[in-house]
Amino acid sequence: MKKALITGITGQDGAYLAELLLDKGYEVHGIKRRSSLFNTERIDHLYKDLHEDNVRFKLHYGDLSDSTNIIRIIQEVQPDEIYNLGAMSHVKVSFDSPEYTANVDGIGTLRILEAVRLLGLTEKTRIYQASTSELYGLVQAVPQSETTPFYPRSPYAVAKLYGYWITVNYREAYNMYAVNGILFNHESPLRGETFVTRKITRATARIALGLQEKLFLGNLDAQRDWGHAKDYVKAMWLILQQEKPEDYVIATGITTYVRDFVRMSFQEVGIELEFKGTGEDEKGYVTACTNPEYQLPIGKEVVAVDKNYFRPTEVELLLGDPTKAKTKLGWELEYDLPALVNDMMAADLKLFKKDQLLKESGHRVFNFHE
Ligand code: NDP
Ligand code: GDR
Repeated sequence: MKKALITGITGQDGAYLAELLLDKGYEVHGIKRRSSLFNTERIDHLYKDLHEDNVRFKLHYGDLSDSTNIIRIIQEVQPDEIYNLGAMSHVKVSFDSPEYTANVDGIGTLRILEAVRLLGLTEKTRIYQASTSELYGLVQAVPQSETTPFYPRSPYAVAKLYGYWITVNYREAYNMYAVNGILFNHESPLRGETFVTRKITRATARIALGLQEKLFLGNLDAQRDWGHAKDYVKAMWLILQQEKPEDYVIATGITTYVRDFVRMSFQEVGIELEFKGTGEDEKGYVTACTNPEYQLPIGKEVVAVDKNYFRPTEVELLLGDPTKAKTKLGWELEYDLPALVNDMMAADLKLFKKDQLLKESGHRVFNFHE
């Protein structure tokens, strides 16, 4: 039985990847951070009591900022594959916590590689590093491929640049199977609530259900190449199964404005929007409601721009070229953007219908906005 160790197992990708690897018969180990509240909501369905027989899913307390902890866990588990998904992954927040981000996202990668080397596991253990399209940053060329130059635009992206190159360096210096997946944005119903897609689908559901008045966003002109996380974790696994260790771009090859993602989400509940104005003065108004379940007044302003959500330096356009992954890995997409939006909206409507019921029966419901 193959053993995998996943850092960031409590995150969006960690949860889908753990599920995929368990289905493939792996023993899956994950590193989770100690927190004052349970933070395992995304993986609770995979958990089995350790006293049961044949438990193949195990969690270890740990943190990427702690070398001793990383070395001990890798020594204990002796993994065949490590997926380094743990990170402070929010681009805007990285401007608030740049040093912490560098430590975890940059040096954290080094800690994993160096632990494998020090423990004499370079022949046995394959390492996947969660690299990102944020490395491309300021547009040098489109579509962006494995050979496009990097120009990072945030403390997050600069930390990930270190993670990318230290992975390449350990591969070349020590002949390790250490590889980068340069993944473009991928989303799902498990996406963190403060990333733009999930913020939009949650707010759309809440506005349609009468639980929220308006959605405040930042740069509506940004363009992203959005895929479904379920498809992207399959690529991570494929990248570690090749004969030769190589880096791959994983993307859909289609880019969409943030504004159009908003439109598509509202269309899922039969609400048409029109955007008027530009920059910080742009607003989105209801022009039609075709679903009798979700009726809002025509002309109602449901989207506005708040400049606090703008970043000091922005990545305006991401559009990936997945040709290498498609030809060499045989990687295929199951979800296109409309299917992704449909999946996310269905989940958020289900979630907030519960809040609507609570509200109708006199309870107070809370929503933390960010
Ligand atoms: P999430 O933010 O959903 O998950 C991040 C995970 O990292 C969580 O489990 C989090 O734990 C954990 N983590 C954070 N800080 C530390 C730390 N100091 N030590 C150990 N673990 C830590 O991210 P995603 O699942 O979306 O992304 C997975 C990886 O892929 C990340 O590295 C991200 O940067 C990268 N990436 C993501 C893309 C995307 O579009 N989703 C695209 C390209 C790259 P906790 O739950 O306790 O917070
Ligand atoms: P990104 O994702 O920065 O691409 O990083 P995010 O969803 O945060 O932003 C995408 C784009 O939308 C614009 N935007 C807003 N973003 C947020 N979060 N909130 C808003 O209100 C808002 N309004 C407009 C942003 O400016 C940006 O242009 C994600 C993360 O998962 C990274 O970890 C990963 O590496 C990259 O994707 C690929």
